[in-house]
Amino acid sequence: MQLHDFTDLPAFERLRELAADPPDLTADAMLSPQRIREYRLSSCGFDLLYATQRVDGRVLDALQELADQAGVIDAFLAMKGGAVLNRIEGYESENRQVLHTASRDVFSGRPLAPEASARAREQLDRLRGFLDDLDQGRITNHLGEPFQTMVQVGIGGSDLGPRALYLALASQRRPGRSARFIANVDPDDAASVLNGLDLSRSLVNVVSKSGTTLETRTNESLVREALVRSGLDPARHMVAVTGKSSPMDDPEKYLATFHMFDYIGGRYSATSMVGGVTLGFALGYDGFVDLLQGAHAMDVAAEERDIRRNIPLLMAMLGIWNHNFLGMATVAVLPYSQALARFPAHLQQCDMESNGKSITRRGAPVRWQTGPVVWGEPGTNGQHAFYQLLHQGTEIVPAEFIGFRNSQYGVDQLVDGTTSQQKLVANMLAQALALAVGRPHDNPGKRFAGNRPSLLLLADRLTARTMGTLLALYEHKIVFQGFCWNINSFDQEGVQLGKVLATRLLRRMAAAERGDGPGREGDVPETALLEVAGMLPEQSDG
Ligand code: G6Q
Repeated sequence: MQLHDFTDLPAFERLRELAADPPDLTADAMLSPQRIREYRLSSCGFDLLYATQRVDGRVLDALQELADQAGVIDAFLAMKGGAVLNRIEGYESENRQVLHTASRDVFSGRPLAPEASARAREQLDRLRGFLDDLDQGRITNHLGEPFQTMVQVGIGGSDLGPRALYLALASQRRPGRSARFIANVDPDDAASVLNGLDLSRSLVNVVSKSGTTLETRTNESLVREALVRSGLDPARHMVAVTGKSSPMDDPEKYLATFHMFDYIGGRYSATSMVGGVTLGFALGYDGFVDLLQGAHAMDVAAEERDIRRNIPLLMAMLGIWNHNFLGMATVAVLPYSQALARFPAHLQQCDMESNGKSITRRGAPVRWQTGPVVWGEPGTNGQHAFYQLLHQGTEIVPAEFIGFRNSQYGVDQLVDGTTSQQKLVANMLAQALALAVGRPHDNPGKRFAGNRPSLLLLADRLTARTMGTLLALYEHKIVFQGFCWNINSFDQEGVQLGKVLATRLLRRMAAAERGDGPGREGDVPETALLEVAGMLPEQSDG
C-alpha cells in the first residue's frame, strides 16, 4: 500500500497551476446543452450532472492523474480484499481490516473477502430466521400479540446510519411495523420516545459494537427499568447487536443476539446487523436485502479507474479540487427529498470522523488540508433558511444536490399547473443554475457573483435499492478522498480525550453522591471540571 505525500504527487503542481485560473461558469454560453450532456455520467441508477463545477477537460485530466498517482483504486481493491488499512505505520493503532463491503458481498459466488462475507451471510440467515419467527407468530409478547415497534438504542455509528436509512424508507414499512431511536444520554431523549409507547408491543434493539458505550449502557438500563416497571420481562423484549465476546454478548439477557465484527467501523456499519435488525423488522427481510444489493452494485461500479465513469471517484476528486485547490472549506449536502432529512447527519459523521485527521498513515503531520466540514438540510426548506449565504455570502460552499424524479408515496396534485414533485425538482435545478451563473445587476444588493460550484445526483425514485446505492456511493467518495490525502479514514482517536475526561468527572461526581470521595456537599460539576482540567497532562486513562 502506497504511503505518499499528497503534495508530492506530480499532478498536485499541475492542479495548482490550473486553479490559478479556473473555468468561469458565468462566461457567455458556458453552460451550453453540449457541456451539460458531456459533464454527465450514469451508473447504478444514478445520474451525476457536474457541468456546474469549475472544471474543464484539462482539470479533469489532472484529477485523473492525481487519482492514479495516489493509487486510489488499488487501495480500494486492497481494502475490499481484506488489507489491514486501519493503522498508522510504526505506532500503536487499531490495526484492523476494513471490510464493510463484505457485509453486502454475499450475493456473488466469489466474494473478495470470503471469510467476512461468510460471517455476514450467517448473520443474515439468523436475521431471516428471527424475522420469520416474528411473522409466523413464534415470537410474540406474553399475550401472544405481535410486536409493532422496534426501539433502537445506540449512538454514533450505531444510530446515525440506521436512523437515516429508516427515515429514508419509512414509506416502505410493513403494515403495522415502525421503529424509534434513542441515542442521546440526555434523559429526555429516552423519555420522549417511551412517552406514550406501548412497551408491551415493543422490542428494544440495543446496538453497541463495543458493548461498553456510556450512553448506550445508560439508556439500556433506563429502558430495561421501564419494561420491568410495566410488568414485562426484558428478556422477552430485548435484542442485542454487539461484537462477539463484548460485555453485552450475553444470550441470557436477550431474546436474540446478533454479531458485528471489528473490521466494520461504526460509521460504515449500517449494512451490517447494526442496521439490519431494525431495518429488517420495519421493511421486511427482502427490503433489507434490496438495500444490500443496491450497495453491492455500487461497491462493484466503484472499482472503475476512469474518473469520468465512476461516480464516487469523480465526486471525491471534484471535492478535492474544490477543497484543496479552490480553497473551499465546507461542503453542503442538500437532498431535495424529505425522506433524506437525516442523511446529511449520517454523512457528517461518516465524512468528518473519517477524514478529520491531521497525520498521515505514517504518523507525520499533514501539510495539506484534509476533510472539509460537511453539513446540510433538505431543500426546499433550506432555501428559506441558509441559501442566502450560499448565493451571496463571502464563504463559497460547494453544494451536492440529491434528487429524485418521482416521489415515494405518489400522492401529489397539480397546483398552478405543476405537481409538488415538479416544483421540488425545478427548485433544485434552479438553485444549481443560479449558484453557477449568478446575475449581474446595477444594484449591488441584487447582484449574484456566480461561480459557486455544485453537482446534482439524480435517480428515479428513492427505494431500498437506490438508498443502498447512495449510501455506498458516499462511503466510497469518503474513503477515496482519504486515500488521496494518505490519512487513515478508519480510526477516530479524536473522540477519545473528551470521553476520558467525562469518565473522570463522573467518577468524581459519583463519589460526591456517595459522600465518600474527594467531592464535597454542594459540589457542582463546574468545580469538578476545573479540577479535572488540572489533570489534563496525564497521558492515558483507558
Ligand atoms: C464510528 C464510531 C462511533 C461508534 C459509537 C458507538 O465509526 O466508532 O460513532 O459507532 O461510539 O460505539 P458502539 O457501537 O461501540 O457503542
